[in-house]
Amino acid sequence: MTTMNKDLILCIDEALRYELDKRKNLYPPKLYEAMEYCVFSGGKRVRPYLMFLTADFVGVERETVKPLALSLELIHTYSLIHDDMPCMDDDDVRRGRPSCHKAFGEAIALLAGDALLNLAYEIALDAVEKQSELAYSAAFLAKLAGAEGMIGGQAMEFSYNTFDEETITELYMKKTGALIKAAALIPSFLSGDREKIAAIGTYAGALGLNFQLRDDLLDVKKDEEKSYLNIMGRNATEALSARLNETAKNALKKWGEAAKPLIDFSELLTNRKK
Ligand code: GRG
Repeated sequence: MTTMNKDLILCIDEALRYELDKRKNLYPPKLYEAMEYCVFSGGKRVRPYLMFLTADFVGVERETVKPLALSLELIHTYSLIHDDMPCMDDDDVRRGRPSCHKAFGEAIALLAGDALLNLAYEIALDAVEKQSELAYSAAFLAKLAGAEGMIGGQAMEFSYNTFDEETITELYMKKTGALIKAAALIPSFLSGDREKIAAIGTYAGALGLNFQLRDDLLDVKKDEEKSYLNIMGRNATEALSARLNETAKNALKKWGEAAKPLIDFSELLTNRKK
């Protein structure tokens, strides 16, 4: 089975390192330490990775989307910090290490999340200033990360006591699916290729929901009540995951070899073990 390309992950790590390093002396040390602790703690870099694969597929330079790919990873990182806090999921461990608030205290963790979110848009706006065609994409990223997307999904989680299949699916498409959609659709918008935009939309919608179902099936939190797995059961979750993998792959198969990295990526995420 294919694996994620280590060199590409290294490029993402180095670019994130560059953005953080250059601000090191501008931030209060404790805040910086907490931000750095969370950005470099073994995340898989799925979202920027997907953005680069999609850029390759639609013929957009990786350099062009790089600032938004970094923004996306910083938004993802902030969401995990806030999600782990006692007022949300109350998790002591993230990626095998103490979660941010356990390592730095709640106030610094809250602010580190805020600061990463803000830094994401600083980087995006800086890119927009240099390349105005990125403006629509940056606004799209903000929308999908916001109350219509990831924040909205997270708010749904804390708004209802019980979920049915329809509402849990909507929650997943927002909480997890929105950032995956942003990753894949932004390069497609920049390409202006309508046929590919439609196909990538289908691909990313299926991939995002499937990504969260696989997260359920990996069973990080066995007692998680608000999950598709608990509501619908393991067989139905496995079946939907398999269907979504097929939907994602079918959406792109007419492009043959050119779509192979994205098709393999759906397969990889479906079979992931962490
Ligand atoms: C706090 C606004 C706000 C949102 C939180 C991200 C999130 C929404 C909640 C975290 C819990 C969770 C199950 C999120 C679903 C998204 C998801 C599967 C996150 C984990 O993503 P990976 O596997 O993580 O890409 P790594 O560690 O590899 O970066």
